[in-house]
Amino acid sequence: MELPNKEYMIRRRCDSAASVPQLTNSPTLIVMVGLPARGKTYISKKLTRYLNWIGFPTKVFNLGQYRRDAVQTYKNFEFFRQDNKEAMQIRKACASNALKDICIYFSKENGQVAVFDATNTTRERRVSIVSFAKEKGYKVFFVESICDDPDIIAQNITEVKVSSPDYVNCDKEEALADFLKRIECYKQTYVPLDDEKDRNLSYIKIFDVGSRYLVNRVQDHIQSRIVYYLMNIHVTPRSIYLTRHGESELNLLGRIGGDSGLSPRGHKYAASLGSFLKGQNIKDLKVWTSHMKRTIQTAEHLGVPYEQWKALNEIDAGVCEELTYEEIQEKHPEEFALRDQDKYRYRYPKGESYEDLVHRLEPVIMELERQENVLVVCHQAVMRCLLAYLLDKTSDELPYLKCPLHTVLRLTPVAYGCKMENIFLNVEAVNTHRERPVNVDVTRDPAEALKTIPDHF
Ligand SMILES: *[C@@H]1O[C@H](CO)[C@@H](O)[C@H](O)[C@H]1NC(C)=O
Ligand SMILES: *[C@@H]1O[C@H](CO)[C@@H](O)[C@H](O)[C@H]1NC(C)=O
Ligand SMILES: CC(=O)N[C@H]1CO[C@H](CO)[C@@H](O)[C@@H]1O
Repeated sequence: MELPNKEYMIRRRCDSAASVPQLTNSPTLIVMVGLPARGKTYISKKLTRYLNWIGFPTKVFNLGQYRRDAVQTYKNFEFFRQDNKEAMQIRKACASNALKDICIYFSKENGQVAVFDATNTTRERRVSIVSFAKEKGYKVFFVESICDDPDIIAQNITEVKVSSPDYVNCDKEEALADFLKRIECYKQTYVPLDDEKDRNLSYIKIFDVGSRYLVNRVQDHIQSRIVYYLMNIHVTPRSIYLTRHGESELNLLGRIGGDSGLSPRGHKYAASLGSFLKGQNIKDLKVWTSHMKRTIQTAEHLGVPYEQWKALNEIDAGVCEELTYEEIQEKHPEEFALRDQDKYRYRYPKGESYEDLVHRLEPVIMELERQENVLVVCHQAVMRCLLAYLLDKTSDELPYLKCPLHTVLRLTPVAYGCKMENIFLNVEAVNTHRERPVNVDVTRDPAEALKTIPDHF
């Protein structure tokens, strides 16, 4: 897992003009290119969510937001006319403020990747960004989205632009018309990345929502990850269903891990899950399980083909496998406290951490991106990791996400994120959620350590 490594972070001053050498781990500036309504913000946010999840601290710098902060009220497209000198000054100042903030993000806030989400589309502008980056020792990677299908553009505008802060209290038709004029303003100066003239730059060009790609001069590991990711995502509407296995024999006893089968209530849940899915009439639903008995037994009740992934196996609790929390406190009190101190990074002796799990689940996420409707029958820790990716949760929040038994989560992509519905299938189950106790000190007494453990037999 690539975390910001302080050792290589040589001091960079945001105001100095001296050139900084580019290192293997130099920060990366991703620059979006393309006309408005080509999915730049969508790609920026989605890519940022992915990079953060795999452990590269990443942040979006949206120029539109800087502009809205500078000019509180937007009147109309006239602002974006190339001959509007005053507005051009403002836009230039915004771009330079954004670059300053990016610099601060890299030098003071441990940022590793910044996504510059701007519409700036001229070659001069790109040259000036490249020279800014060169001066600071950043790597630059351009992501250009090209699309000339008027239907897709109109749909995009309706979906995300007419609800933008620029168009509050504005009629939808009017907003659409204004936005189309705004695009025309940009078209006058837009010069796409050029095979010949820009052949020294690193970039990916995405044509027509990913029907074709052109990749040029990938410089390093992170850029190849970005390219790989962008080539796997799609925008076809679909839903992802996440559930844990039915309640297991070990769940009933309050024991973590292991590989037990389902309890009678667990079987009942699996049957209910089968009827629920039938009722939903989901097109081409793919079902995935782990290699563990409890997820396979759950899928067996569904009466549909399913695929087993070892990568979906529950977190390996090492020496704590099959113990109750009381036994962990008794046998490994220090480990128990250390885990509470940093649940995301804590690794069970001879086992795994949540961080390891995220690493192991990356291929699952990539395949989830490629697929359409999928049901993942998994485990508590695994589901937390998948959910954190889908809902853009931080690594601090991740290990405490609520993933109760006998509940289906339906996640549907909307505009820039995911909508989540919680569907409890009305079969009772034990609670397995343990909140972080207040006292996480290794010297705490057992009663304090056990304060938040869920009930069990
Ligand atoms: C808008 O259109 C582009 C294609 O140019 C696409 O990649 C993008 O995802 C679309 N959707 C949104 C919400 O921007
Ligand atoms: C690309 O870089 C090479 C080597 O630095 C240089 O000679 C060439 O002029 C550059 N080409 C363009 C189109 O900038
Ligand atoms: C908003 C913004 O950054 N606009 C810039 C686009 O490129 C032209 C030409 O370099 C600049 O003059 C604008 O300021």
